[in-house]
Amino acid sequence: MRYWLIAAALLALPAWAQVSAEQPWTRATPPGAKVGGGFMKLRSSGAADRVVGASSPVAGRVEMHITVREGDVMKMREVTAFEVPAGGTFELKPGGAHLMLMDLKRPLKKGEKVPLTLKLEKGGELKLELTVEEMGARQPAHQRH
Ligand SMILES: [Cu+2]
Repeated sequence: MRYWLIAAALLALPAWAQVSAEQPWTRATPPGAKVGGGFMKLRSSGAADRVVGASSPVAGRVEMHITVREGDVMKMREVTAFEVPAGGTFELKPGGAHLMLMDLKRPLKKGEKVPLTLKLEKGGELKLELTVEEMGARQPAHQRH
């Protein structure tokens, strides 16, 4: 019995599940758009961890991108992980590192919440909801690709 209780406690609250996402958001997309962004601040209250994957029911797949400068042009590059430092933060924001929702199955509407799951190397799955903000003029150029 005692073992069962311990196992249940470990499953419910793994000691290493220390990464949380603050203010996850995305942008509304025009009809026919195939991609959207995903932004948030990831915070670890303990050990370092890495985001090694992501998925959402509204997207065919979700990639992890960073933005790099090549001459005068900002380009996106896919990476295999985002590193969240021990006791620190990693910010996903327009013009920087971000999640890329690929092959959108439908437009994202302002005000709705879009489910998204992050896969952490140590912490397992982190389920969250992206708040859909309005389509903005500050939409990064890469959203057209
Ligand atoms: Cu991107």
